[in-house]
Amino acid sequence: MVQSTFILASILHMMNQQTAPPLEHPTAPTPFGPVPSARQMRWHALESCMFIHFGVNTFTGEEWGGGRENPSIFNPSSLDCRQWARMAKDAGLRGIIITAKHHDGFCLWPSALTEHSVKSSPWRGGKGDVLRELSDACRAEELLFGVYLSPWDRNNPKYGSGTEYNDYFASQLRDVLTNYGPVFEVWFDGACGEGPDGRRQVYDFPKFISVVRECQPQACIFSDAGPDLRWVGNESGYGSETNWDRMNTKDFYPGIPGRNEDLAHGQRDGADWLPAEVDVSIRPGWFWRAAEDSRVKSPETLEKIWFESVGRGCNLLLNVPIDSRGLVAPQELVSMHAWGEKQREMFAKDLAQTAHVTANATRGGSAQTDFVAKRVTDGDSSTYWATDDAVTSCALEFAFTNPVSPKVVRIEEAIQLGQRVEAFHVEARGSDGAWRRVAEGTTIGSRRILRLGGEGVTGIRVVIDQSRACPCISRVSIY
Ligand code: FUL
Repeated sequence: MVQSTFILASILHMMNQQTAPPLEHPTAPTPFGPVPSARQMRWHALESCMFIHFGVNTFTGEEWGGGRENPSIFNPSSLDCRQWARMAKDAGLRGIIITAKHHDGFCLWPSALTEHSVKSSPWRGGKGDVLRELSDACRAEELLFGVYLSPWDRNNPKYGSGTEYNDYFASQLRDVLTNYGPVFEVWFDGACGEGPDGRRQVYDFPKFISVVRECQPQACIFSDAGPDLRWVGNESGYGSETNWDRMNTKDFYPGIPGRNEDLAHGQRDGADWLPAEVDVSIRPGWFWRAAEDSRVKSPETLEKIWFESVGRGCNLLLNVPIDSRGLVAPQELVSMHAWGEKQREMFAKDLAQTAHVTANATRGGSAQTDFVAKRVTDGDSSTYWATDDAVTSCALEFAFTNPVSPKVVRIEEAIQLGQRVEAFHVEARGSDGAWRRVAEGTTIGSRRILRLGGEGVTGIRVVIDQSRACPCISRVSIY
């Protein structure tokens, strides 16, 4: 009897040794599919930036100036870029992209390559430079600075000539990318109208891209087709609920017609990392005009736009045009400030930080690995909760000591390892102890933010229903 007890104990001991001992550092999951570049990773973290349309159209009321405007009409009476930057910062925006040149060809900097610029205007006696003032203001307010330079140029006589115009445009690009400090994003639209005598310009995008890479290697390039950021396929302020950060960029080009659905959803099996940016204006038009002063979007609409863009894993580029005084109009100031207040109120307290976090599966099986559940609340986007490779459905649970009333849940994947999740839902435990489904979604990617509206909740579960490889979740916040 003694001996058989001993044998049994030995067998149990051996078995225990065979079921792998808990690993302190099981290997990290291998990346799944394409992954973001360093510059794309930095861009994802920005979430929301401000777009500024400003130029000769501000003084004519046009949306697309014809290029024949007399530069003397550009004469803002009290231009103050610090006011623009302060407002952007107050509203929680992290960078500003300005129309250095729109389709009318008028340059907001004193370009040596054309007379059609601020240097031919009475503003600051012809010595002004909006890009200088704005880039300085951005630095002072700790915002990033970016430029929109329209390849379509309705003023330049070379437009439509082919190489000659492309060289002109590349030189302009070099000008704005070498004189104003770091540029975080270069924005190209695909508009390609006719030049003099109906001549069509074939843009040399590979050349334009190489100039950006050479002068500002950190900058992300936006266009319908990337190479770093894609257009979301609409200008109404929403991303797609199912949003893959992947595209086959070789099948796209700036201005491509009929592909807006693909641009909205991304392509599940796309070969390249190409996240979507949502550009939308706070007014009906992109440029300021007095007639639209009463049609500035309300803080509630801005909040809805934010949930449907940033909340769906896109970045938001919110256009706030500058008025003919050279200032943000009073209507925008009111709306943007109120929206900023709403955000500060909504995200004041992350309840997930106060919860006890557990998972029903953990990579390596031990409670002590690098991939434990509490990595989702450590405030470090480089760490994450992960499961073993074979586990593609699993759950995280947040238990609260006292009942809470969560209104919003925010979930982020560790996208440095690719985009994985394609179905998830959220459950809440009510005061009766029962779990109920309160939200659901498909993709997560850089982030998915959903409204909850729960009262008397004692627990929240984030259930990953389907993932293309083991889920790697870097953050869960509950507000
Ligand atoms: C488009 C332009 O044609 C519009 O005028 C505006 O600038 C918008 C953001 O991009 O391509």
